[in-house]
Amino acid sequence: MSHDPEPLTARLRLDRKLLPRRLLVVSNRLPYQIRIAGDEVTLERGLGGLVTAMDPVMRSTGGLWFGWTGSHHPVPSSIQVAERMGGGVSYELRPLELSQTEVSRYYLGYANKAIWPLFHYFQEHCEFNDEDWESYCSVNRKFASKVVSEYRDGDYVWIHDYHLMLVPAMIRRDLPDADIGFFLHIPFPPPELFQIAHNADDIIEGLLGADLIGFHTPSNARNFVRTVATMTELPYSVSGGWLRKDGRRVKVGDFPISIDCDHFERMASRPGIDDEVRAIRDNYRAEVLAIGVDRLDYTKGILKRLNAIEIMLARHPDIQGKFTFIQLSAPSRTKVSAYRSLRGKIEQMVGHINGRFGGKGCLPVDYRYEGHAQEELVAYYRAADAALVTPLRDGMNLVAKEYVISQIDGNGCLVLSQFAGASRELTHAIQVNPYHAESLAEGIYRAITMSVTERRSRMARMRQIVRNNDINWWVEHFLRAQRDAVRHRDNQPQ
Ligand code: GDG
Repeated sequence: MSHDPEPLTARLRLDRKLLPRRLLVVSNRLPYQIRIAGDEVTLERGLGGLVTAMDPVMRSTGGLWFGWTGSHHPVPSSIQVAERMGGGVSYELRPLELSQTEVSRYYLGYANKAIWPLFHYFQEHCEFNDEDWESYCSVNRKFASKVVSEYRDGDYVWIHDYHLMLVPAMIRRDLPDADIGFFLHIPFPPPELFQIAHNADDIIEGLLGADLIGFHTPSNARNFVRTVATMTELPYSVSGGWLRKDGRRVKVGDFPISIDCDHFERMASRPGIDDEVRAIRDNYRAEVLAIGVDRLDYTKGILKRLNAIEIMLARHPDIQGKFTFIQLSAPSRTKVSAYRSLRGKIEQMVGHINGRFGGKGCLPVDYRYEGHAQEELVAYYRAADAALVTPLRDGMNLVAKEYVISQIDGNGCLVLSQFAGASRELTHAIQVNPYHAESLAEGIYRAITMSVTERRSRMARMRQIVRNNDINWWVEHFLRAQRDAVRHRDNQPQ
């Protein structure tokens, strides 16, 4: 028996006319970790933006989610996530198992030591090698075959993220008429950077197997189209948001991902939360609380954030002893050395700041290297006077949107990196360049000393923007574009 440990989110308010007969979502990891004890199967929801966004979608549409289990233990071949939710929909997991070699070459290797750093503009972290690439190809083939074996006419195959960029073309080869969409959750770099990947052509070929390729922002979509256009040896033509290859048209667009606002607002106003918020504030005894919530990842800019906090405290003695920054860092990709060494550096820096400014009242930085339940995160969001979301590069960043929507009393201030996709929409945040330490420090100081009137007016605008473009809007926007893409798949370019 499987069961869902968290309460079901209510179904999204999706336009049923846009929904496919059956949705097949394909991503590297399943959204749930599967634990087996005797006959009992329990599910624990995974962390990360893809799960936050797509789990409510699947709970509303039903369908199949294909992904790696994340462990080497055998699991049942099909697992039901939610109970039947009315309307005949259900949501099932289709686990794929990977060998240790595949995990180390495909996942830790090509996906996370080559593509992840490259697409986030960290070329100095990139490690390309043939063995990792070959494993990436064979695991992509494994995913494609599994999907093809379960595919039925009328299904819509929606492939997600940088681990599976070859899957669209692999499925297309076997199912020439299938409806296939691809969404990239991370940035797409400019062609000059992308071509560092020695398999750049294969990746582009792989992606172009889809009918629709979606990115978070117009500049990512433009980078992709420019990349295709500059790879002149490939027989593509580019026009507007359409690419053409072998008589087939592929649509490219931007679809800024979002969150299930109703779900976050419900969590932010649940019974008992006011006591939790008070307990957090009492615990820190700071006049001003700021928060950072990130997977522990070098792209999230945690070190530069801490450095800016040190500069701010040094420049503004008035807030020493009155300010606490809480950094909640969920462990991530701990087998990749860049992540391990980052952890050490962060711990050192936290110790240094606390040594320098501690002892004058409250703790300057409270750093927690552990995962938290989503409800707890929301209590922290509500308790914090400001959120520091300062990635060095980020596809979107859902934490920014979660913080804004959790401010049900209209308070709170968001400090947001200009290099997060979310900065296009959240123009009323204090936008900062995290590479410039002094202005980051001043941005944080400005946020925490801003007048209540200004803070409330900025927050009201941001809440409205996130509400208007929530996860319902994102799914519908994508599915509508997919319908358009399929309709024009075989048409001549205008
Ligand atoms: C990728 C892209 C894009 C974090 N710690 C805990 C926890 N989280 C949740 C947050 C949020 C999610 O993880 C993180 O999402 P982000 O969007 O900020 O970042 P990535 O994981 O890097 O996501 C990103 C996203 O995909 C979607 O397309 O926005 O740019 O990099 O939801 O709340 N959740 C729980 N405990 C934690 O300790 N439960």
